[in-house]
Parts: sequence; structure tokens; C-alpha cells
Amino acid sequence: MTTKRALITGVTGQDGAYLSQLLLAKGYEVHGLLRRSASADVVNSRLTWLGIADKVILHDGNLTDLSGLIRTLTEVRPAEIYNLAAQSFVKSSWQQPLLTGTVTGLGAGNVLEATRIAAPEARFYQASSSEMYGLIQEPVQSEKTPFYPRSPYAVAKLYAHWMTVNYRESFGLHASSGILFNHESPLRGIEFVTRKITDGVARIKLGLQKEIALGNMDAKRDWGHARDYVKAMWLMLQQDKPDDYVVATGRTVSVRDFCTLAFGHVGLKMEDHVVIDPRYMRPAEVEVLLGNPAKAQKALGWVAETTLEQLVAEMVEADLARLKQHTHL
Ligand code: NDP
Ligand code: GDR
Repeated sequence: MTTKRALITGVTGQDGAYLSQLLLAKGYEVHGLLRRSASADVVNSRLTWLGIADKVILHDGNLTDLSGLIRTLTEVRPAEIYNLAAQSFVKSSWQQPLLTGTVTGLGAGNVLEATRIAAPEARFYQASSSEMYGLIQEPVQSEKTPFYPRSPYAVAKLYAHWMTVNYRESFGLHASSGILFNHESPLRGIEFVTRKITDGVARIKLGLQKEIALGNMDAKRDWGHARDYVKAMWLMLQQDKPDDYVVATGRTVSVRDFCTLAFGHVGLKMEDHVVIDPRYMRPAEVEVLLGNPAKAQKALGWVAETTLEQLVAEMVEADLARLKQHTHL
């Protein structure tokens, strides 16, 4: 039997690292697109943390460079392509709206176009987002809920999402879109609220810091574990027919609730350590997200295995351990 090959864009990100780990465990040959950086050791830190840095075959490339993508796909000839690369931080998308559109939106178009030209038999996964629901139109969001994006990031993701649907319908590509709700882990970027909180809690517990400055404490998110969510990505590409799926836990809590859990884990009180800083507020907010994962459960047999309490505990413990070893991520 020949080894299955997969190509992951965004391989150095949170999801790229967990997906690489999953595919390697399943016996895949895993290839990743790596954008050139002057700080290669930093770029590879997540793969190193998982102990798989030497097992992923990296290819120099960028989502904005169609010719390079075509060349890479021609060389690798992957059976599965996972497009995870993006400017993924919502807050930055107001500072860099056109870059976000170029990478997160048009970049996905480039990967689809490269797939159509160089690897039309490959199965394609697009990392769509619950941010596309934005100003929500239904209290619980499913695949049928209308979209109303509230940030340049979400607008860019919507373009990528509909291009995926369009390439499926126009060219018969096996292209699926996972509408994933927020998912976190010890590998989450430090700028996202969950990791900012767990890192802050660990610092406060160790006496390295006194406070955490946050923005909108009332925003509510449906938070799951990234390790569970990459399984849904893989499952989508194992189906005979491509389709779109919501991936979520079906439970939503506020940033305040997340703080309470994280501080509670180390025996501290949130009220004693959180300050509100308007710098972290957004020009337009997504107030609440709550996903209905019924379709993914039924068609893929996928369920979120990790509870929010387990996720928070794992993240706080990982940050405590990292700080004790003076390592950074
Ligand atoms: P990260 O921000 O952790 O990772 C983003 C990845 O994209 C990094 O590997 C980054 O490389 C790469 N990248 C950025 N710009 C380019 C570029 N121009 N060319 C090539 N690669 C580039 O994101 P996550 O792992 O959290 O998310 C993965 C995907 O899923 C993203 O598309 C995100 O928008 C989407 N998503 C995430 C959700 C979540 O809750 N995590 C929920 C729904 C969707 P580098 O290391 O060099 O910066
Ligand atoms: P989000 O994640 O925008 O949902 O996008 P983030 O963790 O940045 O924000 C979640 C909510 O917390 C509020 N918030 C703060 N956010 C940050 N980052 N920093 C703060 O200090 C702070 N205080 C309050 C925010 O206003 C927001 O309401 C993530 C990304 O991974 C996207 O790429 C992905 O598509 C979506 O999740 C689903």
C-alpha cells in the first residue's frame, strides 16, 4: 500500500501542528508550507513542542504566491490538502484589512486555483470560521444560518468559504469547508484571549505579574479543544462527497466565565486581578457564538471529547510548566 501524502498550509500554527500530529499517527507523509522567516526556530516552535519537527517535510512558500503553490502541489502530489494558513487574529484585521483580505481571502483562492490546475484529484479542506456568523441571525448557528461578517477577517473568510463552495460546484473538486467555532490549546497564540488569560494566571500564580488587562468580558464563545477539532477536518476528507460542516461543542460561556475557571484552577479570584483596558475592545464585536454540531455528529461521527473545564486546566498547567522552565511559546 502506498503512503498517503497530505499538504498542510499553516502547518506552523496551532491547528497545523495538531493536524500534523494526527496525520503522522495515521501513517501519512506530511508536507507543510512554510513562509520564509528570519526567525526559523521561533516559527517551528509548535512542531517542536509536539516532538514532530523532524517528521514534517517543509516547503518554502506563501499563500499569496500562486506560482509557488502550483509548483509545490506538482512536486508533492498530495491526496489531501488542508488550507489552514491565514492572518487569523481578528483584532489585527482592522489594522491590516487588505493584507488580511489578500492572505485569508484571496490566498485561499490561490490554493483552490493551484489545486484545480496541479492536483484536481486531491481532496481539499478550507478552514472556515464561526466569525462568518458575526452579527448573529439565529441564537444557535448551523450550516443553514445566514452569515453577517463583522470584521475584515470575517469578510475575507466568507470569500474563501464561497470560493470553496464554488470550486466544488464549478469544477467538481472534492472541496469541503469546516465552519469551526473557537478552539484552543496550550499551542494557542498568546494574543488570543484564552491563552492570554491562562498565561496571565500562571504568571500571577508564580508572582511574575499582578494583573491581566482585558477588553470585552461579556463576549461569549463556544470554546473547544484544537486536538478534537483537527479530527473533524480529517473526517470531512474521508467522506465520499464533499460538504460543509459546523464543528462546535454546543456550549457557550463568557470571557468572564473563562477567567473565573482559569483563576479558580490555581485557587485565585478573578476579581482581584483583572482590569479592563479599552485598547482591547473592537470596532465591531461578535457578542455571542453558539454552534450546533448535529450534522458533524450524524454524518462524521464526530463529537467534542474535551470539556471546557479540562481545556482550561490543561492550558493553565502547560503555562505554569513553561514558565517554570523559562521557555516561551
Ligand atoms: P494560527 O494563527 O495559529 O496559524 C496561522 C498559520 O498561517 C501559521 O502557520 C502562519 O505562519 C500561516 N500563515 C499566515 N500567513 C501566511 C502566508 N501569507 N503564507 C503562508 N502561511 C501563512 O491559526 P490557527 O491554527 O488557530 O487556525 C488555523 C486556521 O483555522 C486559520 O485559517 C484560522 O483563521 C482558522 N480558524 C481558526 C479557529 C480557531 O479557533 N483557532 C476557528 C475557525 C477558523 P507563521 O507561523 O509563519 O505565522
Ligand atoms: P476570536 O478570538 O476573535 O473569537 O477569533 P479572540 O480570542 O481574539 O477573542 C475572543 C473574544 O474575547 C474578547 N476579548 C479579548 N480578545 C483578545 N484577543 N484579547 C483581549 O484582551 C480580550 N478581551 C476580551 C474579544 O473581544 C472576543 O469577543 C478566534 C480566531 O482564532 C479566529 O481566527 C477564528 O476564526 C475565531 O476564533 C473562530
